[in-house]
Amino acid sequence: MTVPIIHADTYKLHNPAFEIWPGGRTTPYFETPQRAEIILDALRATSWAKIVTPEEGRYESLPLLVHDGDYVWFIRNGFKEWLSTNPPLPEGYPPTYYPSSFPPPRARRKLKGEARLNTAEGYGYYTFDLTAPLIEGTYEAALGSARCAMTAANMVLYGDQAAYALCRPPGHHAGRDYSGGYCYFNNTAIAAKILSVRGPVAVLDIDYHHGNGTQDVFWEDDRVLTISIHCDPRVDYPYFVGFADEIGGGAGEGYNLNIPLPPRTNGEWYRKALDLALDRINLFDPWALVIAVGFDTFDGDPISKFDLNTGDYTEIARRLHALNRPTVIVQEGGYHLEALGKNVVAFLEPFSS
Ligand code: Q9C
Ligand code: ZN
Repeated sequence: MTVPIIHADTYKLHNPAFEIWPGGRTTPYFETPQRAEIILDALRATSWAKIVTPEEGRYESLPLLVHDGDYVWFIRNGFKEWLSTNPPLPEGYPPTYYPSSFPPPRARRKLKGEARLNTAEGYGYYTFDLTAPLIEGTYEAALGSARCAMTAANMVLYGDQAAYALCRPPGHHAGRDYSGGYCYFNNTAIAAKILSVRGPVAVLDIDYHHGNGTQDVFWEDDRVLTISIHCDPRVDYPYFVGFADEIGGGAGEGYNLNIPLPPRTNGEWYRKALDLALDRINLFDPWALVIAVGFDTFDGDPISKFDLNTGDYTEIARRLHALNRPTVIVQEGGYHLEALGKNVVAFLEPFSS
């Protein structure tokens, strides 16, 4: 059997020059266009990957399925508006819109559009860290990425057993009205929202980092079960969210499950967490599954602290495949460029049978 791989070349348009680390140190941006190229090349070399482009059309209203309208407006127009104020620009790299001011926690309330925009700082309202700058092509790339997730969800809705959305930029840190963690539009949440027209859906996030944006989008929802297995937030990003006592609210109470694991978690321990997640999914009995997959759990990932190996990804995928539910797989993180291609292939391979 073939596995549909949904890929749009808009990923190339988003290529920030640098990121900012604690202490003010800057490094090259880890979430690079190269990641998508590497994944695509590795998949092209298999016999079972069927590479397809997303459905025709721009689908500019697509992000509104899970995001606030003013937020989507800002991701679309914020960069242009900022540039039009002729801000002083540093030399040596293309204009990059990072804010340096953020609303204090209890003062985050809606301002009228212009009041936020005619300043270099408006984006501080809509982003929660310094890893998701806006550049010229960010919106097009984020929209293209969301279209890949939409197309994968539609394919599964119309009968495919599995589909992989090669999303870039990633999405799982983006909430209803904020970007962060290299993420702008929450591709995973968009896929889950589309699939939920037919019945209950489970999202399982196996990126190294907590899927805080997806948790946020479905916090009060009992029709979309959200589960995330990730590094303990006391140790790693996103630091302030992802604890086990976050179980959902209102009607969604009991429909969010966080499984934080310590640094140096290996395949054996990871599988114990995975089996807990699988039990919860079976109890929920969703008609479809969305897997937010990150390969930053890999031993040697440059920004992470888990010890999974390539074979572990095949074993994890076997167990997910054995759930025997229609499945959308959405690409999130993974920054070890030399191993990224073979890890993606190792993970998707069980879905080809
Ligand atoms: N540069 C995903 O894997 N690191 N996002 C913060 C400051 C942010 C990871 C350190 C890591 C975000 C999709
Ligand atoms: Zn990650």
